[in-house]
Amino acid sequence: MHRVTLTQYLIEQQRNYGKVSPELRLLIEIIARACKAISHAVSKGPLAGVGDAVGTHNVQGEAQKKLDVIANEVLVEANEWGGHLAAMMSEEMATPYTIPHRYPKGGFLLVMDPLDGSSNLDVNISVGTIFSVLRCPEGVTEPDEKAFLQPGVKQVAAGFAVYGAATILVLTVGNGVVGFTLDREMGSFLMTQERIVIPEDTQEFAINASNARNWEPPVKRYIDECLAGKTGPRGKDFNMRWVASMVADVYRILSRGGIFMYPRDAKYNDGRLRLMYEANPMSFIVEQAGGAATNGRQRILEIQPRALHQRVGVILGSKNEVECVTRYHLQA
Ligand code: AFP
Repeated sequence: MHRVTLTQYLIEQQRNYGKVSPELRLLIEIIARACKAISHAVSKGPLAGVGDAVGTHNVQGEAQKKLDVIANEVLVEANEWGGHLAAMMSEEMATPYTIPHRYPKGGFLLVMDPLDGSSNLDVNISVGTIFSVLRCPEGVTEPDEKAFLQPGVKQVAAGFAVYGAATILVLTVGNGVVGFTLDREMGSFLMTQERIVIPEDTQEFAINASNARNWEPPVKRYIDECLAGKTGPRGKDFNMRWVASMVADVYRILSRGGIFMYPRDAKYNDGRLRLMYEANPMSFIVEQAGGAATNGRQRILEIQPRALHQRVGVILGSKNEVECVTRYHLQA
């Protein structure tokens, strides 16, 4: 059976829709290749001590795992020489990485969470890589933090890889959402989901329920109604999932619907998840798949970032459910 490869998809987006320039195509293909290398490293597990702490902490103060550092290095080394980037930033770097002068600069900014869900590495639960692509502002030759502080609506592409039983790559270039599966023998990403659409309704919610005592009233109201099931105002039973790897939770929602919630609360005043390299790329993908994404009160993609590593509340997934939770916040 002929399957469309990632390269063929990108060429078609370039030729038929003008959505992908040759520079952007090169960037996405290089990221995909880096994800293959990270997938290979993840699959070694305890044999390579991928989940071992390395004794350092990232800018968030989180203990870095060996694979956090490796994944960041793989992505930086893969992307610094190609001439398609002006700079890049990631969860693992306090400040932006500017392209060394020995290499040409390009027109894009790359924003990454090199290894999302790394606290799951030592228990063999799926982790992933999240990326977001912005344009470097006109006339900016030495991009600093300010150049990156663009709202999510400015993204030209976003995607994530899930390193699970299969390695899946989900991508949007602003023309819908597609899914590819890594064929390890061929070393190619082959299209396995031609046009991902999130069902507008769902009976499955994802939230870390151990934070319940810290939730704001609208969140408590929504979750209580889900828990009341058939006997409550929703008139239907709900199921719950929480992988604690955003890439795995979001991929499930893209595949069968659902609502993912990491709202701001009394413990995480600004929210737990990072705007630039978790919430924005995932929100772009979810909206392109017909879903919705807010912080409870505002569309995430319209939030004007104030700082590279700023956090935000995240409620995303099936449109009607996200709108219900957002309505509860606005009524509160
Ligand atoms: P780590 O990368 O530190 O494991 O955090 C993963 C994450 O950013 C996101 O992928 C999960 O949805 C969320 O945090 C899990 O948070 P809890 O550990 O509080 O459930």
